[in-house]
Amino acid sequence: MQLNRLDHVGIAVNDLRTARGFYEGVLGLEATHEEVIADQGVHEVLYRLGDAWVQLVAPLEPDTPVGKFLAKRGEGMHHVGYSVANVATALDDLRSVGVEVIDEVPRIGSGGTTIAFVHPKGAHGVLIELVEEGSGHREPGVRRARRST
Ligand code: V0V
Ligand code: CO
Repeated sequence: MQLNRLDHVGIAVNDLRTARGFYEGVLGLEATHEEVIADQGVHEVLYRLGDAWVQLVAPLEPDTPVGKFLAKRGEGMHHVGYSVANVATALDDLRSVGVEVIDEVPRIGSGGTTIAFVHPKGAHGVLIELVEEGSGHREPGVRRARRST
């Protein structure tokens, strides 16, 4: 198992417009990508910061991972995304040592990236997202809102 770098920090917000007001208006970040990811029940905005991104996620419905998180805990840090060379291999590595994964097989995330989630229970209370290096449209300049199916 090897993590390459921190890919993104996911922040759960109630209202994307209000949160953008803070992240853009106050912190001065510039949105580099916006997408509705129906599969995950989120509307996201990404801000690039060096080698990594800040990801704001607002729920599309209350009965979604982020919607339930907000109801239970309120706004805040929702997950940490780490870059790995191969998500399927990383899932195998984790399972082989008994770590509970949420996704048995990789799925498609923001910008067409290949991702998988690891349960917070086995990760000291932090929801972990594995992001396959080089997957999807995360290079500077390619920032089209996409809808994944
Ligand atoms: C729930 N728990 C968390 C948590 N969400 N702990 C830390 N961080 C979180 N984000 C805790 C919760 O407090 C409970 O602890 C326990 O886990 C079970 O929670 P629950 O409310 O019953 O919720 P579940 O079990 O229905 O769902 C929890 C999981 C779910 C983590 C399994 O949220 C999930 O499948 N998440 C993965 C998908 C996701 O989060 N997508 C949105 C981001 P106690 O009370 O029992 O101690 S999408 C994204 O980032 C994309 C697409 C991308 O970057 O490309
Ligand atoms: Co994420």
